[in-house]
Formats: sequence, structure tokens, C-alpha cells
Amino acid sequence: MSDLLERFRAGERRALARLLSHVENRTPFGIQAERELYPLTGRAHLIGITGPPGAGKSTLVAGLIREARRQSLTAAVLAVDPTSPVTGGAVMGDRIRMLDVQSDEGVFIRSVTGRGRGGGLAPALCAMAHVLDAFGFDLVLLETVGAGQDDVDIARLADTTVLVLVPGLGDGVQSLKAGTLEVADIFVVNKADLPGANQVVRDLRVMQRLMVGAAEQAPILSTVATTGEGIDQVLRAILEHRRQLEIHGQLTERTQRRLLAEARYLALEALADQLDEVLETLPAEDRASLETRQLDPRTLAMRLIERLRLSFPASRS
Ligand SMILES: Nc1nc2c(ncn2[C@@H]2O[C@H](COP(=O)(O)OP(=O)(O)OP(=O)(O)O)[C@@H](O)[C@H]2O)c(=O)[nH]1
Ligand SMILES: [Mg+2]
Repeated sequence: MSDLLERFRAGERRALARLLSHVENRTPFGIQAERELYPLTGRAHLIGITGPPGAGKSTLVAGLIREARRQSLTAAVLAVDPTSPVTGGAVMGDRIRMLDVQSDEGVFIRSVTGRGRGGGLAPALCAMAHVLDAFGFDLVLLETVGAGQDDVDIARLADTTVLVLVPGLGDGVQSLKAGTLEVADIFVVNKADLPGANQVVRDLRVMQRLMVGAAEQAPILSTVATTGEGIDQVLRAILEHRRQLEIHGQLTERTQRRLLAEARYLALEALADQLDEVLETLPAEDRASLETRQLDPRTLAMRLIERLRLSFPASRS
């Protein structure tokens, strides 16, 4: 196992791939490796690419990689595979196969499935991003479908979040769930070759007057990801965003917030696991007295908390 870490440190990609699996599945070795590699992290620029299903996120990511390589920046991608096959979106691997980057040492792509892992998606993505950061990639891109609240939270785990929108979103930008637009550091209106793209840009400008925080001033860029049009500007805006955070001393604060959110996720998960364990061993008389109204749920909740072991598990099966 220490051999694997050694090969990782020597820059061997197969060791990277294996270590990512360990970390994703939270094997005891993965958890230990994560801890050991953590001091090597903090260099990469973490970029969240989020937006509705089929918006062209993967195509855009492929274009961003091509542009990054042109500037000699290395890039890794963690793509959360679309859970629905209806969207017309292809898995990341398919998009990348269209590029000539498979043999490129400066590019690494990994799909992450939405389920079937011990633990939540967000903490797994964080941990895997740390590994890619430690490996030395300049850019680490996270592609997620921005539909649920979870995804919005994932978007907050990046230094720079790009929200990809497209024409034809039903009732338009106004219909998006509250909080969706606010995560954006950069707005990209993709599929600018389709009718209605200019209207999306105009709507966004109007909406921005009502926003608070960073999204209020986020640049709005148009792209045609399939032809590469406008992608150079997107990468420039991404790099500039982080530079501005640094210049204005906001990067430290943002990074702290991001890492605290990660710790909170892990702590919550451990607590939820232990709570479930306690519930499983709940005496039958407690259940009964709930139903006969001798015990109220709040009192039981307090007892449950008292019975938590309050220790952090070494690993999660
Ligand atoms: N007309 C047009 N089609 C595009 C553009 N960008 C992407 N597409 C097409 O839109 C479809 C979805 O593209 P993807 O890149 O897979 O979209 P995605 O957002 O990654 O999809 P999911 O991961 O499933 O959410 C594909 O058929 C793309 O070829 C664009 O700029 N214009
Ligand atoms: Mg995709």
C-alpha cells in the first residue's frame, strides 16, 4: 500500500486511478492516504461546472480542457454521470473520446456515479478533488447537474462556479429554483447558435439587478460548445475570477468556508449513521410508548442523542 502512495507521488497515473477508487469507496487505506496527502493540496484551481441536464456541460468541459492545454495548463475532470438517460447528454468519456487528449499526460478524466458508494456524493467529490490536487493538476473541474439542492451545495465546493444555461428552459431564467443563479461566479449561455440565446442573456442581466453577492456581478458569456466558440473567453474569465479573489484577499476566506463545509458533511454523515444504529436497537417499549402517547418524539430525540457514541468511525462500510 505504501508502494501505491510512492508511485502516486512519482506521478504514476495508474497509481492515481487506483488511489481515487480507494478514496471514493472510503477504504481504510483510502482514508489514511487522504490524510497523508492533504498537506500536498491547496494548489489546484477547483472549478465547478453546473447547469441543467443536457445544457452542454460535458462539451464545454472538453472545450475548456483543449483551451487549457493550449496554455500548457494541466487539467483533471470529475464528471458526475447523468443519472437520467433521457437528457441526450453523453457521459464524459464519450465527449472526451472526441478530443485527441486520451494519450495526453496533462489530462485526466474520471466519471463518478451518482450512487452506489458508501456515503454521499459531495464528500466523495471533495475527497477525490483533493487527490487530484495533490497529484499536481493545475485545474480540477467538477461537472455536476445543477438540479437539486445537493448539487447547489456541490457547486459551493469550488473556487469558481460556472453556471451553464441554455435557451428553451421552459419558462426561462425566471423559472429556475431560488438559489440556483446565486451560486454562479460566471454565467455561460451555451447553445448560442439556437434561437432565444440572446433573450437568456437579457433575462440574466435583469435578474442580476435583484441578486445579492457575487452572482450580481458575474460575467455573462455566450458559447457554442460544439464549435468551441467563446470557450477561450470562459477559461479567461475562470482564471481571472480566482486571480481577483486572490488580489482582494478573499481566496483564503472562501477556501476556509469550503473546507469547513466539507468537514460538516463528513461529521453529519457520521452522526446520521450512528443515529440509525441507535434507532435500530431502540427498545420495543419506547416504540410502544410513542404510540400510546406516554413518550413524545422530542423527548425520545433527546434520549437518542444521549445514546450516540459520538465517535468518528475509521471507515465506512
Ligand atoms: N446546438 C448546440 N448543441 C450543443 C451545444 N453544446 C452541446 N450541444 C449538444 O447538446 C447535447 C448535450 O451535450 P452534453 O455536453 O452531453 O450536455 P451535458 O450538460 O453534459 O449533459 P448531462 O451531463 O447529461 O447533463 C449534445 O447533443 C451536444 O452535442 C451547442 O453549443 N449548440
Ligand atoms: Mg455531461
